[in-house]
Amino acid sequence: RPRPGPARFRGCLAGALLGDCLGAVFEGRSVVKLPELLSFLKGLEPAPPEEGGEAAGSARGESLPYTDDTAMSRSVVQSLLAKQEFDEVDMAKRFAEEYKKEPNRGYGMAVVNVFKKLLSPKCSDVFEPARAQFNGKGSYGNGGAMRVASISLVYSDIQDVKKFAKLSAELTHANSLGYNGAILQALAVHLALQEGLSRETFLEQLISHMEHVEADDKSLSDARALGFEDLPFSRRLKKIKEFLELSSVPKEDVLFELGNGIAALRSVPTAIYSFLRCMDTDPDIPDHYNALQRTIIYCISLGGDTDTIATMAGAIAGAYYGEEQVPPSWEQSCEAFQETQRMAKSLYELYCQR
Ligand code: 8NA
Ligand code: MG
Ligand code: MG
Ligand code: MG
Repeated sequence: RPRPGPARFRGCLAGALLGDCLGAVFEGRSVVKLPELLSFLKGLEPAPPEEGGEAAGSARGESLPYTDDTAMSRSVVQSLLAKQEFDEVDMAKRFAEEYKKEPNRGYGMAVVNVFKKLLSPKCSDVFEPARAQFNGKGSYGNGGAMRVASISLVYSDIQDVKKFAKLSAELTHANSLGYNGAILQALAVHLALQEGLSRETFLEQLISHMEHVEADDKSLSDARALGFEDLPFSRRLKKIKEFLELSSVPKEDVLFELGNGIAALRSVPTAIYSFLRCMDTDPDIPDHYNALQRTIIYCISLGGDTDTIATMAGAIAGAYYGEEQVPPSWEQSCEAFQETQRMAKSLYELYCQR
């Protein structure tokens, strides 16, 4: 199997950054009107020369701050680069110290308790604070999935991808409905890195992996305890397959079946659906946008947890299409985009060494 090139690595981290920074502008809105979104995006592009004169043609600079999604993704990358492999103690320390340095990045309500416990010198097991969340049930939020992409940029073996996606998520998300979402997102990035995988094969492979992942005792008992059917992620992937066979799927159906919320189960499948759906053009999205742009636009148009759904779909689409589809004007609007490019380069070097 040919190894993916550096353009996929750049695309993945840039797509994730774009999704977070652009999505954050609309986060939490129950309805996002497409004309307003498109008009906002137009504002990121250099103004046409005849109207603007000199200043308008220049890039407008990093104006869109990243949120917790990127802050935590950066800690994952920095830990992997520093240790050259997954190291739970180092990664936990970076999450907690990053939170202490910049607590106002928009973290989930409950996860900050994990960081506070991790910062205490009394903490000897870095997985313990996460296990104590929600009266011992653990978090099922999408925070493990939103930051996981770079695991798949370091580990090429699919068993390693699953193992380290799970462990990285378990530092904050001990409920299987949280960490299984991270495994699914990491698998999606892993498959997106493969050369020329069709939409059908991509989805079939995700389903067969997740049916295995979700069949263990803890996954079954966590799903039952929350009142879900067995294999809830696999079920939603099958719903995505049904959706993709239809000529059009209304937004209301996507929101009802897949969701736009902060639970991993109500957001990771949505990100995967958005990526797969946006391989085709969309009658509502102008044709001059490429597939990666369309993916991010579509995610944001769903409303709700826009930054997190767009960052996950952006990472997958960026890994699939590569940096060629990352529009410079969008990228340059995002905080720390140059550092993101350097991180992608370093991850690629690590991947080649391993
Ligand atoms: P988290 O672990 O605090 O989970 C997020 C939320 O999910 C919690 O605050 C709870 O409301 C709910 N939750 C999770 N597990 C359980 C459970 N077992 N029982 C009951 N409720 C539960 O943090 P996270 O890192 O998973 O959160 C990530 C999200 O928070 C991302 O969207 C990120 O951008 C951020 N965020 C979200 C919003 C939003 O409301 N859309 C706003 C700002 C920031
Ligand atoms: Mg966020
Ligand atoms: Mg969010
Ligand atoms: Mg900068």
